[in-house]
Amino acid sequence: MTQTHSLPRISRSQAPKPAVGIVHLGLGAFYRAHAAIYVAQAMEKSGGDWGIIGVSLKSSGQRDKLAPQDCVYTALELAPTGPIPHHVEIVQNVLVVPENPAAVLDAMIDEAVKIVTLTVTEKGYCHEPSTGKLLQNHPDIVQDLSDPANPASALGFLVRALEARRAAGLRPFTVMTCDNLPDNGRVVRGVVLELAGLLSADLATWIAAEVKFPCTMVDRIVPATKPEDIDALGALIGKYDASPVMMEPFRQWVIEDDFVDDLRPDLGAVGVQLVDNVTAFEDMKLRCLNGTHSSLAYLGYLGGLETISDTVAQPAYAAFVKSLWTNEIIPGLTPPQGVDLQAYADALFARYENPSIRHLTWQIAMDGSQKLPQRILTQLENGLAAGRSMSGLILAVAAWMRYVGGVDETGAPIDVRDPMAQHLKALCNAAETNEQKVQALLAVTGIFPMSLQNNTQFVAAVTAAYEGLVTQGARKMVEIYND
Ligand code: CS2
Repeated sequence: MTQTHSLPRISRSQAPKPAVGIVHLGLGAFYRAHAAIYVAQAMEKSGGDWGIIGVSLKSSGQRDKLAPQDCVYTALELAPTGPIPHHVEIVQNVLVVPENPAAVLDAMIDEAVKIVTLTVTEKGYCHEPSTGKLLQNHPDIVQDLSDPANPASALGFLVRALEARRAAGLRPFTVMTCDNLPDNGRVVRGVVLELAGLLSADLATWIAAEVKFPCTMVDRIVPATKPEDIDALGALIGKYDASPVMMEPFRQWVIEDDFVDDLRPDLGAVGVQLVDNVTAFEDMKLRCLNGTHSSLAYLGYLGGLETISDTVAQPAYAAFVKSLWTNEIIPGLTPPQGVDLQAYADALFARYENPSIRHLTWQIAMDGSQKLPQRILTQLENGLAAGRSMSGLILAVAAWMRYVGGVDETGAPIDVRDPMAQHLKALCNAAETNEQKVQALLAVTGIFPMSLQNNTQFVAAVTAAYEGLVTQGARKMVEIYND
């Protein structure tokens, strides 16, 4: 037991609790450090009933930490000049699906709730990343279909709650995803309509006509909270907070302004950009930030580097990521109006350098099978078709392949977290040569588009990069790329 645990627990102020207007599915650190804070600030500024009920879909861990402190928490802004604590009181309650799915549905059906937000990560949409189609044989979807009153997936909850609101003659809620997927609103709309259609064609028609699914671009770097962060925060604020979130100072939220009956918090008053079309912002962020994050994560991890700031502190990796932006990523982007993409990339580099952020390469490396298509593969496809050299992103793909093989450059096992981890590792183990390993991974359903699988130049280049990683190691390959 550290000394922190003997400090008084953080607690709610005397301010009146706001009435609930939002249910959030997937109460992870990112949402608490990003959207929840914007909503709290919008209410401070302009009022409204936008208190949040958080829902954990799988386990009670988050609720167990938050409930004893009445769901308030600290968001610690990790500025290079020193940490700034923010006390956040917007979450009113946390519900846990496996304990009481009916309570979650009741919360979503409640007329006071105008918006259901989601951060369920890429894999939570139960779709095939390369096509956007619902995975009908996904175990959670199988349950949603066989027992719709006891859903398992976030989509199952959305469909069931919307059905109940329709049956009761209530207006629907807006469904707003805050996950890093391109056209994220369209993706969630597509899978919700597919699932609803399998249950009732009428319901699907009503959802298509009445529900709004705005697209969003979300951005804030939120490294996982470590036990030592909790201790350091205790020393800073003199209170014990069992579930603080760590975040960088920078934040951005761009939302397609399309809500059921125009009901939403006054987010524009606190710096959220409400626009007609989010696509250019999403592409910029997913490719410039998430694409290079994943590239640095695989190449950095293999090179023995623990965090993003450690990785870009290496001159070769710094030159590598700068070249990715200038030569491979920015030329394929249409900038959002008024944005200078090179300046955006320069600012990103400074964010990566922030030594106060210990963002593990291992954390970002998670779920690569779900992330690669929108972060790296689409731009690779487009760049190659336009005749550009894309050897840096090809090296990043090869590094992902090496990473999912599950053994690092020292021969130690890698703890690969990915819904396809076992399958990917089995494929690598079964293949004898490097070339066969690459072929096997390229052929996995749902990751690589056909145009890349059939592009002989791309296949040869990724195979050569993979060979290079095996024989020379990641650090050397990054240096060779720069030469
Ligand atoms: C990261 C993102 O873990 C990851 O995959 O790339 O969480 C990233 O930090 C955020 O999207 C930043 O907005």
